[in-house]
Amino acid sequence: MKTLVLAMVLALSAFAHAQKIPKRPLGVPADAKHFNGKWYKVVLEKKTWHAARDKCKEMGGQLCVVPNAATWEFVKTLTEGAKLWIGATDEVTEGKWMWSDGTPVTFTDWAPGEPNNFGASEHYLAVNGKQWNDLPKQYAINNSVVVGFICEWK
Ligand code: 2F8
Ligand code: CA
Repeated sequence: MKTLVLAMVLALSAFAHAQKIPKRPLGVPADAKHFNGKWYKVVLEKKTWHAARDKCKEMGGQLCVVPNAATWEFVKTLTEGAKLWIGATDEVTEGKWMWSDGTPVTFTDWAPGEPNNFGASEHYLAVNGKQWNDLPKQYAINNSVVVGFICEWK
Protein backbone atom coordinates (compact mmCIF):
# COMPACT_ATOMS: atom_id res chain seq x y z
CA MET A 1 0.00 0.00 0.00
CA LYS A 2 2.81 2.40 0.98
CA THR A 3 4.56 1.69 -2.31
CA LEU A 4 1.39 2.45 -4.24
CA VAL A 5 0.90 5.79 -2.45
CA LEU A 6 4.54 6.70 -3.04
CA ALA A 7 4.21 5.81 -6.72
CA MET A 8 1.09 7.98 -6.99
CA VAL A 9 2.79 10.91 -5.27
CA LEU A 10 5.79 10.63 -7.60
CA ALA A 11 3.53 10.38 -10.65
CA LEU A 12 1.55 13.46 -9.58
CA SER A 13 4.73 15.40 -8.92
CA ALA A 14 6.11 14.44 -12.33
CA PHE A 15 2.79 15.50 -13.94
CA ALA A 16 2.87 18.91 -12.21
CA HIS A 17 6.47 19.40 -13.29
CA ALA A 18 5.64 18.46 -16.87
CA GLN A 19 2.85 21.05 -16.92
CA LYS A 20 5.42 23.73 -15.96
CA ILE A 21 2.83 25.66 -13.98
CA PRO A 22 4.86 28.60 -12.68
CA LYS A 23 4.38 30.11 -9.26
CA ARG A 24 2.30 33.29 -9.42
CA PRO A 25 4.65 36.22 -8.59
CA LEU A 26 3.93 38.30 -5.51
CA GLY A 27 1.68 41.23 -6.42
CA VAL A 28 -0.11 39.49 -9.29
CA PRO A 29 -3.80 39.17 -8.35
CA ALA A 30 -4.72 35.72 -7.06
CA ASP A 31 -7.43 35.35 -9.72
CA ALA A 32 -5.12 36.23 -12.64
CA LYS A 33 -4.93 33.48 -15.26
CA HIS A 34 -1.63 32.13 -16.57
CA PHE A 35 -0.72 31.77 -20.24
CA ASN A 36 2.74 31.28 -21.72
CA GLY A 37 4.71 32.97 -18.97
CA LYS A 38 2.32 35.89 -18.32
CA TRP A 39 -0.71 36.46 -16.08
CA TYR A 40 -3.96 38.07 -17.21
CA LYS A 41 -6.98 39.51 -15.43
CA VAL A 42 -10.22 41.11 -16.63
CA VAL A 43 -10.99 44.25 -14.60
CA LEU A 44 -14.69 45.13 -14.78
CA GLU A 45 -14.45 48.91 -14.30
CA LYS A 46 -15.76 51.44 -16.81
CA LYS A 47 -12.80 53.69 -17.60
CA THR A 48 -11.40 55.59 -20.56
CA TRP A 49 -8.66 53.72 -22.40
CA HIS A 50 -6.00 55.95 -20.76
CA ALA A 51 -7.43 55.48 -17.26
CA ALA A 52 -7.49 51.71 -17.88
CA ARG A 53 -3.84 51.82 -18.98
CA ASP A 54 -2.92 53.78 -15.82
CA LYS A 55 -4.89 51.41 -13.58
CA CYS A 56 -3.03 48.36 -14.93
CA LYS A 57 0.27 50.18 -14.26
CA GLU A 58 -0.83 51.08 -10.72
CA MET A 59 -1.45 47.37 -10.16
CA GLY A 60 2.09 46.59 -11.29
CA GLY A 61 1.13 45.33 -14.75
CA GLN A 62 0.19 46.80 -18.10
CA LEU A 63 -2.78 46.78 -20.47
CA CYS A 64 -2.86 43.46 -22.27
CA VAL A 65 -0.59 43.06 -25.30
CA VAL A 66 -1.47 40.51 -27.99
CA PRO A 67 1.65 39.77 -30.04
CA ASN A 68 0.43 36.61 -31.75
CA ALA A 69 -2.50 34.34 -32.61
CA ALA A 70 -1.86 31.95 -29.71
CA THR A 71 -2.11 34.77 -27.18
CA TRP A 72 -5.28 36.08 -28.83
CA GLU A 73 -6.90 32.65 -28.70
CA PHE A 74 -6.22 32.63 -24.95
CA VAL A 75 -7.30 36.27 -24.36
CA LYS A 76 -10.55 35.62 -26.24
CA THR A 77 -11.50 33.05 -23.62
CA LEU A 78 -11.18 35.68 -20.88
CA THR A 79 -13.62 38.17 -22.42
CA GLU A 80 -16.76 36.02 -22.13
CA GLY A 81 -18.14 38.17 -24.95
CA ALA A 82 -17.78 41.48 -23.09
CA LYS A 83 -16.26 44.52 -24.83
CA LEU A 84 -12.95 45.31 -23.11
CA TRP A 85 -10.00 47.61 -23.74
CA ILE A 86 -6.62 46.11 -24.47
CA GLY A 87 -3.36 47.96 -24.90
CA ALA A 88 -3.12 49.20 -28.50
CA THR A 89 -3.60 52.70 -29.87
CA ASP A 90 -2.87 54.72 -33.02
CA GLU A 91 -3.30 58.05 -31.23
CA VAL A 92 0.23 59.22 -32.13
CA THR A 93 0.04 58.52 -35.86
CA GLU A 94 -3.32 57.63 -37.41
CA GLY A 95 -3.17 54.12 -38.82
CA LYS A 96 0.08 53.21 -37.05
CA TRP A 97 -1.07 50.88 -34.26
CA MET A 98 1.29 50.48 -31.31
CA TRP A 99 1.04 48.42 -28.14
CA SER A 100 1.34 50.45 -24.95
CA ASP A 101 4.67 48.70 -24.21
CA GLY A 102 6.07 50.49 -27.28
CA THR A 103 6.04 47.51 -29.65
CA PRO A 104 4.29 47.75 -33.04
CA VAL A 105 1.06 45.85 -33.63
CA THR A 106 1.89 43.06 -36.08
CA PHE A 107 -0.65 40.27 -35.44
CA THR A 108 -4.25 41.60 -35.78
CA ASP A 109 -7.79 40.23 -35.78
CA TRP A 110 -9.82 43.26 -36.84
CA ALA A 111 -13.51 42.76 -37.55
CA PRO A 112 -14.39 43.25 -41.24
CA GLY A 113 -14.05 46.95 -42.16
CA GLU A 114 -12.05 47.78 -39.03
CA PRO A 115 -10.15 49.77 -37.99
CA ASN A 116 -12.24 52.52 -39.60
CA ASN A 117 -11.54 55.52 -37.31
CA PHE A 118 -15.28 56.24 -37.37
CA GLY A 119 -15.93 59.95 -36.77
CA ALA A 120 -12.15 60.49 -36.88
CA SER A 121 -11.88 59.79 -33.15
CA GLU A 122 -11.37 56.04 -32.87
CA HIS A 123 -7.78 55.41 -31.77
CA TYR A 124 -8.18 52.73 -29.07
CA LEU A 125 -8.48 48.97 -29.33
CA ALA A 126 -11.52 47.22 -27.88
CA VAL A 127 -12.05 43.48 -28.16
CA ASN A 128 -14.97 41.18 -27.61
CA GLY A 129 -14.99 37.41 -27.63
CA LYS A 130 -14.55 37.44 -31.39
CA GLN A 131 -12.67 40.28 -33.03
CA TRP A 132 -11.16 43.75 -32.71
CA ASN A 133 -12.63 47.23 -33.24
CA ASP A 134 -11.22 50.73 -32.83
CA LEU A 135 -13.34 52.91 -30.57
CA PRO A 136 -13.17 56.43 -29.07
CA LYS A 137 -11.34 56.63 -25.72
CA GLN A 138 -14.42 57.86 -23.84
CA TYR A 139 -16.58 55.00 -25.01
CA ALA A 140 -16.65 53.20 -21.64
CA ILE A 141 -17.83 56.40 -19.95
CA ASN A 142 -20.34 57.84 -22.46
CA ASN A 143 -21.71 54.47 -23.42
CA SER A 144 -21.82 51.47 -21.12
CA VAL A 145 -20.82 48.95 -23.77
CA VAL A 146 -17.08 48.84 -22.95
CA VAL A 147 -17.35 47.37 -19.49
CA GLY A 148 -13.71 46.97 -18.52
CA PHE A 149 -10.20 46.10 -19.61
CA ILE A 150 -7.60 43.35 -19.45
CA CYS A 151 -4.34 43.78 -17.54
CA GLU A 152 -1.31 41.52 -17.80
CA TRP A 153 1.71 40.82 -15.61
CA LYS A 154 5.07 39.26 -16.47
O1 2F8 B 1 -20.22 49.75 -38.13
C1 2F8 B 1 -19.11 49.62 -37.37
C2 2F8 B 1 -18.92 50.85 -36.51
O2 2F8 B 1 -20.00 50.89 -35.58
C3 2F8 B 1 -19.95 51.98 -34.65
O3 2F8 B 1 -20.01 53.21 -35.31
C4 2F8 B 1 -21.28 53.50 -35.83
C5 2F8 B 1 -18.64 51.91 -33.86
N1 2F8 B 1 -18.50 53.07 -33.02
C6 2F8 B 1 -19.03 53.13 -31.82
O4 2F8 B 1 -19.70 52.23 -31.39
C7 2F8 B 1 -18.74 54.38 -31.03
C8 2F8 B 1 -17.47 51.88 -34.80
O5 2F8 B 1 -16.28 51.72 -34.09
C9 2F8 B 1 -17.62 50.74 -35.76
O6 2F8 B 1 -16.51 50.77 -36.65
CA1 CA C 1 -14.30 51.33 -35.42
